[in-house]
Amino acid sequence: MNPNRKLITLDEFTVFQTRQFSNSTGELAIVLRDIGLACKLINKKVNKAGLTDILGAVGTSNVQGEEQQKLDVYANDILINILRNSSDCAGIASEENDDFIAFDDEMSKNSKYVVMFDPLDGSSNIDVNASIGTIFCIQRRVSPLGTVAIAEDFLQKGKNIVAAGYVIYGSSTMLVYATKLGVNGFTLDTSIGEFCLSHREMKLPETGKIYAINQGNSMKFGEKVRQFLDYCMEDNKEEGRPFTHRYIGTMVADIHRTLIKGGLFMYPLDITNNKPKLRLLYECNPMSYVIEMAGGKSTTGDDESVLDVQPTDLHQRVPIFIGNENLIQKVKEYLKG
Ligand code: P6P
Repeated sequence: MNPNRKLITLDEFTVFQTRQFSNSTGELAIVLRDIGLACKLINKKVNKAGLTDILGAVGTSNVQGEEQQKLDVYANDILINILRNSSDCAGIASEENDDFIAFDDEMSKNSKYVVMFDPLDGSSNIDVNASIGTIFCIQRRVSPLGTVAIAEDFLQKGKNIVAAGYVIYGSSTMLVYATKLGVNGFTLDTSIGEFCLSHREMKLPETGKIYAINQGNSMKFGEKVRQFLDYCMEDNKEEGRPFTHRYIGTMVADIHRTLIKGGLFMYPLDITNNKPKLRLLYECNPMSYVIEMAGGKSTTGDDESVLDVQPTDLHQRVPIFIGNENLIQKVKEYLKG
């Protein structure tokens, strides 16, 4: 591939990039292509949500007990069907499904990857036309080829991730994905139906002044988090002007901004019920992988990186603090204080 060419599509880039892996077979590029195709189809519905009967709830709840929006169900079905028919996916786990789905056709059983996803992150923002997203995570299965995928294929630490990323359906539609070779962003050109390379080798800025948290829940996050928020709001002598608070309520959008502008996104433990909110396998791990491959850090609040947490359940939740390394260190000081 000539790196000086102006237009580089996602499919072309993934083939070129994955060829750099020593044991490359082209299968990862195919899984990424299939995820890109699914998200282009989801994008079509998202963009017309106000015009077709796709807004609103379907009257059912998912395994999280969350009311399912019609777009949630549509996005989930699209991703499952495209990956079921992929030549290189052995199975999926989704926020919307109680259990994982192991594809049992011969081609799928001989595929080496499994995919986990939140098909439509930020559903509560659908009806108000705010940014929403799709989050995906690709792991190499641990079970033998030729057999159906098993739970252990999904219950792997984030540090084993092969590729992970997200699509943000915002003012433009962008797909961002990370591998150990780096993080790259692709903007959807609907006139040709292609995700085109627009943000090469993405890195967090050295630091940032934007903190993102649902401030309305701060009474539930405990005294130490509140002390850190006070630090963010006071005039920080050593760091210049006070921080800015931004919170969209879609993890993909809040963390995409963090990747571009720097800063810190937090969803701490709710100490009133000892429950974290965000899911490990298909929200925190993939977003942490992207941010850490882009030079940032992600922690559960103690000394553990999110990517080192050993999953025990498909829908396990963890607290998360993610963003610039210096800000992660600062928040850790307060949490230990
Ligand atoms: P809250 C969206 O429902 C989501 O899972 C994440 O995308 C987002 O960061 C978080 O929940 C928002 O939660 O409690 O602030 O509305």
